[in-house]
Amino acid sequence: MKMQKVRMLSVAALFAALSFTVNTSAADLEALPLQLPKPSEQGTPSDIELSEYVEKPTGKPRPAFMAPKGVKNIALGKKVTSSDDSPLAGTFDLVTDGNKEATDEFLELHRKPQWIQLDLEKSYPLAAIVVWHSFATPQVYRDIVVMGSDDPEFKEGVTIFYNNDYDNNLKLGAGKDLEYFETHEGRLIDCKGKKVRYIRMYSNGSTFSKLNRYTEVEVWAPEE
Ligand SMILES: [Ca+2]
Ligand SMILES: [Ca+2]
Repeated sequence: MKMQKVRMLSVAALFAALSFTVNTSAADLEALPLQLPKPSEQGTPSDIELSEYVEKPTGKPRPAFMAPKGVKNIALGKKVTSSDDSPLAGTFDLVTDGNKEATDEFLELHRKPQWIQLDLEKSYPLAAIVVWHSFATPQVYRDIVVMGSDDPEFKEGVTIFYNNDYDNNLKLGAGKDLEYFETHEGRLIDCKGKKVRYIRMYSNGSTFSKLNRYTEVEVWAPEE
């Protein structure tokens, strides 16, 4: 009886070892090596009413995001275009110039829904997108929709990575993701390895301003 139990245990151990070998991805992951800008000194305001659609700030750092080993920010220096041909302030290159402090210059687009689009020059299996709109002043942006495609017109093969337009203002379909406070951590969006060349991101002003500001966008993927 005792022998049988020991054998059963060792079989269980063998299965555990096998399943670990099959699931090799766990061993090939590491914490995304994000370099965060300094926090804004203004923190989170108490005078913005939190609806059920706004994520409650935890006051704690975001848990590490596990990504394939060796991923890089492939958006750095890549071309940015927009629905707004004549930004109110800044230039499109500011979105991918690597500068993301609260005090750094940002791209500022006109009011109403606007989008920016990144061309990664070829398809990459994306681990994550991180976006910093404007976090110098505490605010919640409206209608954040982030999508990817190999079609620059976004008519075919579109994957929605994030959508917090819960009341469908953009008419792209109502989203289930939460609105959130902009902070120095930016918003990290899990892309689950989906391979795309173009990324389009919408916004529709914030609780602070009707304008649409983009400080930086990072796109993390293996370089291949
Ligand atoms: Ca920048
Ligand atoms: Ca909305």
